[in-house]
Amino acid sequence: MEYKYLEFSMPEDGIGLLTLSAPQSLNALNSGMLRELDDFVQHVPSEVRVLLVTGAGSKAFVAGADISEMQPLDEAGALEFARLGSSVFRKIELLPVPVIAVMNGYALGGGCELALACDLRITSERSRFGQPEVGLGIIPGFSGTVRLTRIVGPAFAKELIYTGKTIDASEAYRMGLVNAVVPAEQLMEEALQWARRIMANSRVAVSYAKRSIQESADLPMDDAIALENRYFAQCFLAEDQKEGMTAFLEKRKPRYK
Ligand code: CO8
Repeated sequence: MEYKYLEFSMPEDGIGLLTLSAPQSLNALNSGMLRELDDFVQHVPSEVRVLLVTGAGSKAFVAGADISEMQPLDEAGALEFARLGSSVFRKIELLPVPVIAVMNGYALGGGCELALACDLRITSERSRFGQPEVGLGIIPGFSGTVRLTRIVGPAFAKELIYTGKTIDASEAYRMGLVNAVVPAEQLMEEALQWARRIMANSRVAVSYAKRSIQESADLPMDDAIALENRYFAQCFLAEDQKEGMTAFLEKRKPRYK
C-alpha cells in the first residue's frame, strides 16, 4: 500500500521509526491515516525489534482525531470511526515488539490515546498532553477512557477527562503518563538509547514479557500468575535462555542471535 500520511525508516539495525505526517492539521488522525496505520501494523518488517512512533515536524506528536472529519458525522459514522481507531490502536498494543511513542509536541485527544497504546512514552519538555474531548461535546473515543484509567489510575484519568485541561510534560511525568522527559533536541537520541537498551536483551524474553504483561492485565490474579508461569517456562524452549545464563556464569556478555 502506498502511504500518504506515514513515513517509515530504520535509523539503526533493528529499530523502526514510523512518522505520522499530516502537516495541515498538526498530524491529526483522519480515517485515511488510520487505514494506513492499520496496513502498516500488519506488515511491520520482521527485522524491527523496537518500533518508535513519532509525529512529523517540531510542534505536534498528534493533535487528536481530525475534528473537521468528525464534525459532520452521525451516530453510525462516529461508531465506525471510533471502531477503526480503536482496532488499529489495539493492534499496535499487541505487536510482538515493544513500541515507544516519541512525543515531540502536542499529544491531545486521539494523539494521547495513540501514545497510551504504545508500551512506553518518551517526551520532549515542550510537549503538552490532554483529553480535551468533553469540550467538543464528545468523550475519548479511541479507548482513552479505558487505557488512561489503567495507566495513570482513575483519579488522574477522571481529572484529565472531566476537565479537558492541557498539562505540561512535568505534570504528565508526575501522573505516570510518560516514562521520561528530555529536552527537545535530545528526544530522538534518548528514544534510540531506550531501544538499544531493550535490544541488548533477549528478543524472545522481551516478547514473552510483553505478552505476559498485556494478556495478564484482564485476568483474575491466579489465572494471570498461571499465564506468567507458562511464558516463563516457554523461555526455556529457546536458545536465549541457555546463552543468557551461560554468559552470566562465564562472566561475559550474552551473544543473542
Ligand atoms: N483536527 C483537525 N485539525 C486540527 C486539529 C485536529 N485535531 N488540531 C489542529 N488542527 C489544525 C488547525 O485547525 C489549524 O488549521 P488551519 O491552519 O487550517 O487553521 C492547524 O492545525 C494548526 O493549528 P492551530 O492554528 O490551532 O495551532 P495553534 O498553535 O494555535 O494551537 C493546538 C495548537 C492547541 C494543538 C490546537 O490546534 C488545538 O487545540 N487543536 C485541537 C486539539 C483537540 O481538541 N484535539 C482533540 C480532538 S478530539 C479527539 O481526538 C477524539 C478522539 C476520539 C475520536 C473518536 C472517533 C469518533
